[in-house]
Amino acid sequence: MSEPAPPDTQTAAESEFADIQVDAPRVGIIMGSKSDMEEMEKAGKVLEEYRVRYEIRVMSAHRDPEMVADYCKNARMRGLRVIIAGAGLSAALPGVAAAHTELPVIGVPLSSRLSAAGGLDAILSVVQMPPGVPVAAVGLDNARNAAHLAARILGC
Ligand code: RP5
Repeated sequence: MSEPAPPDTQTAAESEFADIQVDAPRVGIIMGSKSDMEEMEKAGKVLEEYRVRYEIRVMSAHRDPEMVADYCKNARMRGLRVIIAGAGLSAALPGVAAAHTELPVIGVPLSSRLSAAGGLDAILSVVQMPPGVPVAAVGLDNARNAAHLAARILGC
């Protein structure tokens, strides 16, 4: 006969830990400005259709560089598995995120009222990453596709 399972303390602690992991967001949606929110929220809506947990944060690679670094360095440990990063103009956020995490980063180039080139500036900023620091890029103002790609990366 096997011994009865040890009760209580350890079992309770294990299930509490399991709950934290189960509830953790899997996708982090970040963007360079509040003005990007209207487009980037669409990624969240798509992730809801896949029942993928996510969080949305505003943090600028230029205005809040330390916040971006801390967020990306801690992302995997917090349970995130993909980062979606949207930015316009000199759209550094996706690349800076990729510099601080080994998680897959999906960049969303955004058009902006101040764009000198109708969003092409942001597209080139997102796409032209140096070898070894990859950023996957979706089309201009296409946050929805970033979410579909994140779902595929997660095997949904
Ligand atoms: C970028 O500059 C942001 O991602 C945004 O798309 C653009 C304009 O930012 P705001 O001036 O609206 O804050 O960094």
